[in-house]
Amino acid sequence: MPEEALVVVDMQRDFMPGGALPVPEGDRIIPRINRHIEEFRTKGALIVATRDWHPPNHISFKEQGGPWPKHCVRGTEGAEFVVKLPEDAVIISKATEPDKEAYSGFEGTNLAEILREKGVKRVYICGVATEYCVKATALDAVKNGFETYLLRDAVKGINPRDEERALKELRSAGVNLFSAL
Ligand code: VGL
Ligand code: ZN
Repeated sequence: MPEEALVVVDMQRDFMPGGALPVPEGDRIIPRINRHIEEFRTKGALIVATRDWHPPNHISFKEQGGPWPKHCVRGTEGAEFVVKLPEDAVIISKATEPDKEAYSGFEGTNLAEILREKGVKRVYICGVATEYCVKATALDAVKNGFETYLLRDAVKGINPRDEERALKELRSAGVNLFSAL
């Protein structure tokens, strides 16, 4: 049973430069994440990838009065993964209901149950965006009782100041910042 899981958060085309809701330099962490996926896989860890998987009329879109441009509409090119995932990766789709926002991979999904069922104790998190979906996922991982690590070299934020603030918040919530470098 894998004691560890790598959780790759929202590494999707729309969050990369040129996409609908780009994270600046978000593409720079793609090779690092691909490397982490290989390393964790070699150790026998569970690989999880979350994805923003919105219906076309999602509440978070500006057209619906929300804060964001239309992004990661389920089944579109913009919602595709940009990292190399193994066949047996667990894919978690979130924010799939029109009237519910979900930044965290644990929100409205069965991620916690899957991790428990597989015997996972430690969760390593990477991906985008640090101050939104990565932060919310890491906080929920702690709340669900997992030993939680953030792969510092493999996350990217939308705004550097918000990202710094998010990292502080995560540290005080008990998330371990893990620098592989
Ligand atoms: C995200 C804004 C809207 C994220 C998702 O993945 O961080 N941010 N939807
Ligand atoms: Zn979204």
